[in-house]
Amino acid sequence: MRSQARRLAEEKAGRTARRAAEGLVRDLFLLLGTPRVQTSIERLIAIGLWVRGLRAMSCEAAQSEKKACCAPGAVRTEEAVPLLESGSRDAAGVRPEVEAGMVEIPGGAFLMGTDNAEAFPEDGEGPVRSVTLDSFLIDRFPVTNERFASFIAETGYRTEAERFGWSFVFWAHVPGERFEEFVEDTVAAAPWWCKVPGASWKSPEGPGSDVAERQQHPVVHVSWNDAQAFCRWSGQRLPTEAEWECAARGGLVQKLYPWGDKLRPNGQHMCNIWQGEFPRVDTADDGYAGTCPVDAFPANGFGLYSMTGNTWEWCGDWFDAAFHRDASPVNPRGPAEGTSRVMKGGSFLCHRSYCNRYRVAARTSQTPDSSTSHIGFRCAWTRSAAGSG
Ligand SMILES: [Ca+2]
Repeated sequence: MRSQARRLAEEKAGRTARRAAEGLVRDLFLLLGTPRVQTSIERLIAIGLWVRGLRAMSCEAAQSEKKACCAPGAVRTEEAVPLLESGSRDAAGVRPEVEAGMVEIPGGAFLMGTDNAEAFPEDGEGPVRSVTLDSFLIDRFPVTNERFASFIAETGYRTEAERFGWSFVFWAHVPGERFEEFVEDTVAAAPWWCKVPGASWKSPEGPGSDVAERQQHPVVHVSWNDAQAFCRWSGQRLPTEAEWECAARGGLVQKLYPWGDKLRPNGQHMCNIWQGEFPRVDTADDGYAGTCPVDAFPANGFGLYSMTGNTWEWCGDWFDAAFHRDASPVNPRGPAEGTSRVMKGGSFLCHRSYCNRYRVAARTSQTPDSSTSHIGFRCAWTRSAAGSG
């Protein structure tokens, strides 16, 4: 990947590279000037990352300055390991406490997608279309570390990050004093993503880190396959993309966010995203430079929390940018096959200048065995299909 990046960088030398380099120089000064980077080792790491960023300023990276998502593009498929038996029970329904944590969304039609000027048409955000759904239930919160730990304790399941032996961690969250020791590699087109051996849901920043103080944060470093295993245990399922978006809209019609069209109504932060200069300076003006508790910001009109920002959430559908244009608008479930699964909601790394995908219509995808420190999930359920109620 690095040799390809260097070749592409050479091909793109010229005006694009100069513009990118100018941006990196500006970023370097911004980074070294921020109060969060004060020690000499942090400055050395920052310079190292800056140099890596310069080397990796490929065609992809230049384009990503405008449009690309903040999720890493690397995949594990080439070195995939077989999924092990999770040891889960094949639940026929959901426990009362699970149902108590869900909100029932009434069936009916809603306007899905957007043609707004902020949308990314190439992602397939549009056109706006009327979609009809049967009623369903969806978790009030993303699955937390506490809840995921119960699943692990009961089943002994090992996540794919644990079986692969590594996961992607955002550079600023890798312990500075052990950066060179922890980081095995970085993603060429997105050098802020570090491949960290030992990073997993219970050690989000690598060996020595834990989630003891983050029990009510969304679980991260879970792949789509891990989410499926969790659902088999809980008796739930992943929401379809249409269900997720209907739920996120909270009963509002064609608004950008779960609460309306203004990102910060009356100056109030409504979700956990990035403030500052991505990917180097996060001022955390919203109070959080990483994940936050699932109830840290107000619920939407359906009483659902953390629908946008904080962590991306897996949906059940395969991703395709055009499939929905000709698909049935009644209970759509996406293509029958594909290579990557839909993710919705954006994360704490999203910024308007870079990955403006904390809007309810925004969408992206990753391969089902991918895991990072900013992807989680929540579950859905259809009462009738579970044979009760
Ligand atoms: Ca934040």
